[in-house]
Amino acid sequence: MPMPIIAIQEILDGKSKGESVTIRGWIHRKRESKQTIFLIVRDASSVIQCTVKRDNPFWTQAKKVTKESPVMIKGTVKQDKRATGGYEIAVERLSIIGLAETFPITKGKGEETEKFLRDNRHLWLRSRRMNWIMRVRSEVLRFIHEFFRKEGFIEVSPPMFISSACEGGATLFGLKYFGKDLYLTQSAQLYLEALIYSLEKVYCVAPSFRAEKSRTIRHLTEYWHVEPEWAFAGMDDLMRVEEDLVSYVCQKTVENCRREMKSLGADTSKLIAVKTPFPRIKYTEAIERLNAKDFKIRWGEDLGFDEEKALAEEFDKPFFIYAYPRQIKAFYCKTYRDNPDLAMSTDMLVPRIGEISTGGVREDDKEELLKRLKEFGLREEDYDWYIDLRRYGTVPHVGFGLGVERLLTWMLDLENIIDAIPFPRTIRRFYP
Ligand code: AMO
Repeated sequence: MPMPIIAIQEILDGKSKGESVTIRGWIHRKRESKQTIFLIVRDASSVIQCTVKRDNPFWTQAKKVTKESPVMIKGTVKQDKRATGGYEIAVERLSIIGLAETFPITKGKGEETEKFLRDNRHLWLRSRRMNWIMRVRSEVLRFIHEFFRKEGFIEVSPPMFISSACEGGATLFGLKYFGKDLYLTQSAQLYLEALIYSLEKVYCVAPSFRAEKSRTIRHLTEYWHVEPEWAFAGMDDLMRVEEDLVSYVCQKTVENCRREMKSLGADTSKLIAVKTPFPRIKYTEAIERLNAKDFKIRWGEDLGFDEEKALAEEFDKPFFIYAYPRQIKAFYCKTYRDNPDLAMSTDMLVPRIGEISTGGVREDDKEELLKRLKEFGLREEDYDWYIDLRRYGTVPHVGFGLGVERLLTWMLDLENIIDAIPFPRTIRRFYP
């Protein structure tokens, strides 16, 4: 009977000391001396050193096998302090599943240029670093879903083709749809608003598209957007759910991804410290703080990346800025009834990255919404279905949008958002 295939990580966890095992994976690296060939084999879970001595009948196979060739190896597990991971396999059988051609990536990050690795992203995804990041990403998504389910939100699936803008025309991607002009969605928000009248509390995790010309460490043109929307709620409920979500995801990810985070050199203590409540400051206070730091920003102007980073330096954890001037927030934002110059809108900021989420109370009054549309120069007929939501059973409601990649970039201390997604799309990068 063939031996069951074992995951490399199980061996490194010390579960098979002295035992005979079979592993399956790819040649990650290969080193040779006169007497021994060291095959560093990689599977989805980890890497392990496999040794083949000169008198081994599989010596010729080991000589022939190339980097990235898929292999199956049977051997005995030995504890060896010198091997990375503390264990190695003394090879007793080596079968080459397929011989790989000369692999173009020979060194790795730090030794090959960033551009080269980005052009070869389809191959660079095999690196340990990308493997760790993608594992953490998967867990972060799991905990996001877990959180919303736990809180009674229903997952829904919004459309990607849309007929009118949610977040303004400047970052809309247009496309021809059977001869008609349509767009790729920037946010599911307006559709989620329609769904709350049926399900009350909804959320989605879906791609959003932004024709974003900014070339910063935090902008993608395609990113994954976590968007909840719920009825019968106000500003306070909104900020509470946002901070509960971020804190839950941070705690759970540290608990479940210790190995990956350590390998990536991420600061786990920073995430453990993410406890609620998060500090909350008003936009007006943010402007005062910036002016005290010699920023020449006037009340009413939007905060840019530099301003956000400067403010975030004052906090060592996520925090909220709220009560923004109405003119710098979207048409759907409700204004404070006792101060109509201010929108009930809030951004969550983190150190180094700045904004990771935006949310707010939605204008639920039909007449006010019509005024806002006019103010923003938007055509009423383009939003007729959205106005219907205020005609038939309108209720106070809130929602927010959180960028998965921005959250990950901050959590893992990544230098650039492009490493937070397997195939990044930016103004200049759409290959592979
Ligand atoms: P906003 O446009 O601020 O708000 O987007 C919400 C969140 O999405 C992420 N994000 C991005 N991530 C990567 N690359 C980009 N180019 C990019 N643009 C935005 C950020 C941001 O905070 N509907 C509203 C939110 C709401 O009020 O519910 C919206 O989309 O993390």
